[in-house]
Formats: sequence, structure tokens, C-alpha cells
Amino acid sequence: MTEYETILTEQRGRVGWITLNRPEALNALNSQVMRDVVAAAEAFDADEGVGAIVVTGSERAFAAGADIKEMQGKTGREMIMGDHFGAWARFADVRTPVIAAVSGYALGGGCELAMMCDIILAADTARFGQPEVNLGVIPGMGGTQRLIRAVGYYKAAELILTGRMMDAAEAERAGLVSRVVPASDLLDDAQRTAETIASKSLPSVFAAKAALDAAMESPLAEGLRFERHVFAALFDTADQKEGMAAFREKREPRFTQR
Ligand code: CO8
Repeated sequence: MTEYETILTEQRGRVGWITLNRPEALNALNSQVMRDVVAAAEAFDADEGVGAIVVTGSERAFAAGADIKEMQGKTGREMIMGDHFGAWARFADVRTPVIAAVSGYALGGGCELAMMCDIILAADTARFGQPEVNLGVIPGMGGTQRLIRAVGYYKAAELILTGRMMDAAEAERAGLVSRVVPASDLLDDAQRTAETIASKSLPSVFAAKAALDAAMESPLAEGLRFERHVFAALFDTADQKEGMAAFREKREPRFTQR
């Protein structure tokens, strides 16, 4: 498996793990982290032996944001011309479902990275926020767009305009978090959840993720049309025949990922 500078990677069964590994900076997301995470996620995405990906940090921090020390001296021109952090879009585009397993701080770019994932599992120690306003900037990796879609305008506006953090329970109530689990169970729960996804038919899981993305990105009528066509297309897969036969024969399906 490729060695990366700022992350650790591992494959556990059909689950690919990406662990942010800059403890000295609470996993602040610099350009190298972006390059490493994008490369690792794309490598797992291209591997049919991987059916789900987990992204996690440390107990203390999922990620405390974009790296302020790296950004501080940059000019607007450098940020624009360098497309600073633009490659994160490629992470959001991987077709394999991604689970964020969040413990500790998920702030700024850290919260935005979690929101690029499909499922957010939070340890009861997790804290979420978009504190960019405290730095004289605004969220730049999707915070103003994805947070509204997750929690609604008023909650998102309060968080983004005040920069305050919310704890895991509030984040779950608000709809940002899929589930809160005790901190000691977080990684096992993420592995179990990922294994459940990876045990399904890969074509149907990819299709489901694409349809969920369509719901986030398009008007209802367009999303419904997309869903109906993808639903129909899955009837050409061997796994659809197997899944429905298994139901009728009252047994577990044996998916072949075809
Ligand atoms: N960037 C760089 N270094 C960081 C960051 C960060 N975001 N967060 C923490 N660190 C470093 C600290 O500087 C410190 O290093 P050192 O020991 O060398 O001084 C080390 O990590 C430990 O941090 P603290 O001593 O501050 O730990 P505390 O437990 O006292 O506090 C906090 C933890 C509350 C998380 C605190 O570190 C903090 O407030 N961090 C910054 C949070 C923040 O403002 N995040 C938003 C960043 S901006 C952003 O994410 C924009 C995203 C969009 C970019 C898009 C570009 C196009």
C-alpha cells in the first residue's frame, strides 16, 4: 500500500481506512493533506475490493480546520490562481460511500470535510463548528452550502455568523450527524457500518450514492427522473436478479458485484 506523508491508510476486509495524521497541528488540513487524502480516496475508489471508505482523525481532533499557518500570508490572487483547496472536490466525487468517524474537533475545513462524506458518525466528544468568521474569512470548502442543506438556514446561519461550536448531541438533533456513539466505540462502529455497506451489491451502492448526490445538487423533478432511470438500469445487473431471488427463496443474497 502507498505510503503517504500526512495520513495513514489501511484496508480492513472490504473497508478502506484513511486516518489523518498531523497530531502536532490537530490534523489541520494543509495542501499536502489534501493531496494525500484525495489520492488515497481515489485509489480505494478504483479498487473493486473496497466497498466503503472510513475517514477519521485522532481522539482529540478529526481536523481543526484548514491550516491557518499555511494560509495566513497568501494573497487573494495566490488563492485564486492556485485554486487553493480546489482538489477537495475530487474527494467529494468518489463514488464509493465514505463514512466520517469524528472524535474531538471538526472545525472549519474539518467540519466541511466531514460534510463531504456520506455518513457522519460522531463520538460523544465531537465538536462541530465553522469558526472562520473569527479569522476574518468565511467557510471556503463548502460550509455555507452544505451546512444549510444539512441543518437548515437558521441553524447554519447562527453557527457561521457567530463561529460557535456545537457538541455531538446538538449536531445530531440538528441533522448534521447520522449517529452519536460512545467515543470508545467510534472506530468499531465505523468499521461495522462500513462492512454493512460493503456487503451490498457495489453497483446498487454506487447508484444509491449518485442518486443521493443528485438530491443535494438538483431540483426535485430532475432528481426524481435521475432516480427512476438509475433504478431501472439496475435491473440489468446480476445482483438485482440475485437479491430478488434470495428474497423469494428466503435466504441471504450472495452478491457478485456485477
Ligand atoms: N491550522 C494550523 N494549526 C492549527 C490549527 C489550524 N486550523 N488548529 C490548531 N492548530 C495547531 C495550533 O496552532 C497548535 O500548534 P502549536 O502548538 O505549534 O501552537 C496545535 O495545533 C494545538 O492547538 P491549540 O494549542 O490551539 O489547542 P487547544 O486545545 O488550546 O485549542 C482549538 C484547540 C480550539 C481547536 C484551537 O486550536 C483552534 O481554535 N484552532 C483553530 C480552529 C479554526 O479556526 N479552524 C478554522 C480554520 S479556517 C478554515 O478551516 C477555512 C476552510 C476553508 C479553506 C478553503 C480555502 C480555499
